[in-house]
Amino acid sequence: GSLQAQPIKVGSKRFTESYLLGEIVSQTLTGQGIAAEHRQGLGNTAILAAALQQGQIDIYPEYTGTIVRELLKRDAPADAQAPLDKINDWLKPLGLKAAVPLGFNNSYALAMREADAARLGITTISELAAKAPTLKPGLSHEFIARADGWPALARAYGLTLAPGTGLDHGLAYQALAGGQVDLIDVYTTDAQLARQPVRVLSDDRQFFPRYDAVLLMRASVDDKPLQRLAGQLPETRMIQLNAAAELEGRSFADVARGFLQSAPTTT
Ligand code: PBE
Repeated sequence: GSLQAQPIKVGSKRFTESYLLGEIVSQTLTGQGIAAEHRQGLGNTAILAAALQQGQIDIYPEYTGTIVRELLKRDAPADAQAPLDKINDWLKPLGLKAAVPLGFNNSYALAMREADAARLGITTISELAAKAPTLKPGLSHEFIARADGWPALARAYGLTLAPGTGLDHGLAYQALAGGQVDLIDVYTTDAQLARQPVRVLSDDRQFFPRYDAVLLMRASVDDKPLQRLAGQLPETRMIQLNAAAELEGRSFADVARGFLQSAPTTT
């Protein structure tokens, strides 16, 4: 038989960080002589999870809270804080495994213009529920629909705002700055958070679980060549890489290469 292995197909979701992590994974493999290709920006979580289970891709970057809530559909509060071993027990029947915790948490959060938040005296989501029933939300499509998104958040806090029709996350900061919307969902590692006067509201009822970045893959994938990435991306580093791609206009491949050249490669 042929010794030529099929290239490992790496997927990513359609937002900056996911593209970057997909590049980092594929370059880590090719750097060790393992054939890999990156299918970039395939879609939202549901699309990536289906592609993985159907074998169109072999691996993609994912987040623990997303795996538990959105893929496994487990809504017991404690389940989203489960250790990786436990999550892997649940993934096993699907032929999947999660490995290589990268070192950062990227949570959803709600954010407003700093000036509005200061004027209305809002620092927490509870205060938002109590003091701001008429703001106009501009929420991302996936957040509006997800089990760990708007409907459950609104229930947990008694938020009465109508969620609206949804927008692309890539456009949310511009819409907020331009005044078209007053309240957006953000990802806590978004580079734009540091670049405009935005207040991230504290999740005072601890609605959101942890979203620790990991690699989600088919059970047959050998994760050993990727273990060198474990713990290599503290939150501040991830935010810097997101900024390099999104604000400095560097290509995903270039930013990934720079990171891999600087990261220690011993395991
Ligand atoms: N997150 C937070 C989401 C988007 C924002 C990174 C956990 C996810 O991709 O599942």
